[in-house]
Amino acid sequence: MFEELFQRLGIGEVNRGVTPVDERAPAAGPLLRPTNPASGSALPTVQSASPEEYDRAVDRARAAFTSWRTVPPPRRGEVVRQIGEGLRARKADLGLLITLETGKIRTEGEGEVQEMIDMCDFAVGLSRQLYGLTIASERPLHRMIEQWHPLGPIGIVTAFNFPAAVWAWNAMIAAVCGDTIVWKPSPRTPLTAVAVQRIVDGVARANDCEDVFQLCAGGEDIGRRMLDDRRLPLISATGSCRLGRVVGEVVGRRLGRSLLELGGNNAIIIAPSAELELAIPATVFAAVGTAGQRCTTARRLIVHESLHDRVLESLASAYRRVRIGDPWDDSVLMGPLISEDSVASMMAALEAARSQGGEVVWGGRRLDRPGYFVEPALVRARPEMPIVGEETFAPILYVMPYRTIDEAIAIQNSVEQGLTSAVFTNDFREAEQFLSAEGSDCGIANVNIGTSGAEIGGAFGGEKSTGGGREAGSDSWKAYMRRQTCTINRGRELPLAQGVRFDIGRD
Ligand code: UN1
Repeated sequence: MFEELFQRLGIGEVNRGVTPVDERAPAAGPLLRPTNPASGSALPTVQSASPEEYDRAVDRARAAFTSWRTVPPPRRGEVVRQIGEGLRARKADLGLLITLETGKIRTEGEGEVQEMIDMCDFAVGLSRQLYGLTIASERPLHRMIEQWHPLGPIGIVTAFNFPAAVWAWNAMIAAVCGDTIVWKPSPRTPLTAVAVQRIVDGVARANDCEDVFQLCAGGEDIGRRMLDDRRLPLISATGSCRLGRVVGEVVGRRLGRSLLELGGNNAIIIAPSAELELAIPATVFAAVGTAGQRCTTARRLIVHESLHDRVLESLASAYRRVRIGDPWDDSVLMGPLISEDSVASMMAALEAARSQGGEVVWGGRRLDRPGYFVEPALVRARPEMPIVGEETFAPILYVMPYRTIDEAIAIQNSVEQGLTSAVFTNDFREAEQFLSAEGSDCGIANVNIGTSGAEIGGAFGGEKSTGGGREAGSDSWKAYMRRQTCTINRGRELPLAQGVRFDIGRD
């Protein structure tokens, strides 16, 4: 059914997950077998990198770094611009491949490619804005400057749910910063990575910088090698808090840098003055979109007690209207979960919620059809229920009442994760309190907008167990560079800082 798509994207039955491919080298890594989550059937396979192939890829990235770092940043930006053009030309096909491999609906698959294109545009502009500072010196005829240099080859580990955009967040900025890139995609979505890399390889070849972008598909083995690899000064990883703890620990042990974008347990507060015409659809998109498999998915809804039952009813009626089915069908709003395991963990979470005193008021059943389809679930819950503190990567929304805005903010902040948060209110004071230092403790705090669907341009990431990393916008580029402070003396004296005297006299 999708043969033509594969053909257009250059995907065969078995694909090499290392590029640029050395055809003479025998494929040695284990086979990755992605499935179409809407049917459970097998997709074309990808040969993962063997340890030797991985080593060669990092060596190539290291060698390429020595020349890439000397290319003027706007020239590097030009390469990124051309990658953006390549993505534009392939937007529909690449979007459909993402839909096929992840199960996210088509508009979201294409949206993901658009996010990559936006990222390219952002990085092109950035390539002329890698500013440093000039700092006043206390010493006469001296000045200080701060400048930014490329860091080296960096490792990027991405998750299945944004199999391409999160790579672009990191790789496009790193590339204009002068770094080279080694990418390990999720073993569940290697085909998207192969297709993206094909586009990038074409551009890189035309610009004589082939080795700047390396793909190294694989499982835990390759991931582990990257974490331990001193040749990679920075590892940027997206995934669960559990994964992030391992990354932080292993990379920290070798005093490397890690940039972590981990789990979220995001909440929306609906205040008495909220416009429900905004709050209800925003909540449904945030809770049900991508079948609840975004790190920004709304998992908790904190509703003022005066509106609680009404909101729950409106949500139930909206949930009833959400069409679940094949994600490439344009009338469908929710596709499948990624795997059988995900269905099992959703069912286990609902069971835990019930046993902890929660009530599933709508949905939560598995659909009787091939693939990993479920109904989204609305659960009446209390903040103290342990399951409410956990991130289950599935469309479960825990709904809880509150009395005062202080209490709502306290509930919102009571979980271990700190990625995104939102309040729906028309009360200026409430909104400002939510955004103040005593307000939301998350990396992202929104007013009258849901928790998911951030645009690039702003720094993306979160606090606490979300890992503290910031990507994709603002000054997040600084994470991909090394800072150098320089003091320059144009005088004929050698005054020391802090008035220290150290006179060795003259001969
Ligand atoms: C993720 O789920 O890892 O804000 C990233 C959003 C998207 C990115 C999500 N732009 O929902």
